[in-house]
Amino acid sequence: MAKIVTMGEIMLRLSTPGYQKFIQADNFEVNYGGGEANVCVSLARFGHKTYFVSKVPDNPIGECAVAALRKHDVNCEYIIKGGERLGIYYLEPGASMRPSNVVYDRAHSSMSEAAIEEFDFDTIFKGADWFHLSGITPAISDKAADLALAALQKARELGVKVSMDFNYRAKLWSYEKAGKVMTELLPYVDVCIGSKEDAIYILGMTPSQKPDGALADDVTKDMFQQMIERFGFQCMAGTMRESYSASDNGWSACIYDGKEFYHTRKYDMRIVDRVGGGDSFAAGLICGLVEGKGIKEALDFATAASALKHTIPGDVNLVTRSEVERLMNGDASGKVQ
Ligand code: KDG
Repeated sequence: MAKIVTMGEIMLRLSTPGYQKFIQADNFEVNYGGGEANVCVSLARFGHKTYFVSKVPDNPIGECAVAALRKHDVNCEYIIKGGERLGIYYLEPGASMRPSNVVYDRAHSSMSEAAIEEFDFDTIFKGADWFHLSGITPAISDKAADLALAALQKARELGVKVSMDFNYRAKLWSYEKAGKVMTELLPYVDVCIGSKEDAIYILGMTPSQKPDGALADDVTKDMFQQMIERFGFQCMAGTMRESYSASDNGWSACIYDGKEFYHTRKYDMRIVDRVGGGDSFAAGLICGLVEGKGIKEALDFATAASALKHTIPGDVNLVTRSEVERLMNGDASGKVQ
């Protein structure tokens, strides 16, 4: 069992029931989620010792957010209390040709105003095997970006393996701002999760071949190669989504370690809730790699785990290891087990 640390903002999610539009809804369904919190829960479900680092308000809503993590065996001793408020996000789930809609209400959240001195990273990373962060955390405020950099530097200094998911959110920052900040953070990352679009639009990289003239895999490999050369990642992975509609998608993933490029099989998914799909992929990949699996095996596990997440309402992936393995071994029949 590995000690895995993630850091970020956990939020209250208020979503309309039954695919209603905001304008129709008389009530909201309550969930708690956030990029790195979702990764933490998923890894706890796979049996790892996970620790979430954050700041939540010292009020009953902050307590509910912590309880939502504790319920899934996430260790919350590094969550500090204080500040103004818990961030909220409102979700109008998409269906068929209608995409989802998210409205953020998270300005001045406790985590966005947390200071570096409030966290004891020597203690947090003591005995840690892995640290995971996403691009959402540095996007929420300049203070959070400084905190992300301090955590990454300390993890590197202490020899903790680091993964980072670009997780670009256009409602939080521009490509230009993301490019500037991510360029400072990425040199401390070992395993990067992202896409060719992240390389092109956020980092301003240019594909060697014309994207419209080349196969998607060739362009992805080329962009991953360029990012590996620039930032020194051990490997780079990303999901590949074929969108048939907002609710029917093809889902696969690829990975490159500078030598071998591998693209998994594709799962055809009928989506119940897509939020947290990328986080469940990150968790599956970390799970495989931290357990010493090869990149192909780790990627196959991550892809199946994240395909299953899309069948579960809420942000977090609650599937078990054996459910993932059953899907990987070819059983997508839907038969009662
Ligand atoms: O990756 C899923 C996240 O987008 C979701 O949990 C909410 O953290 C969130 C955000 O900032 O969008």
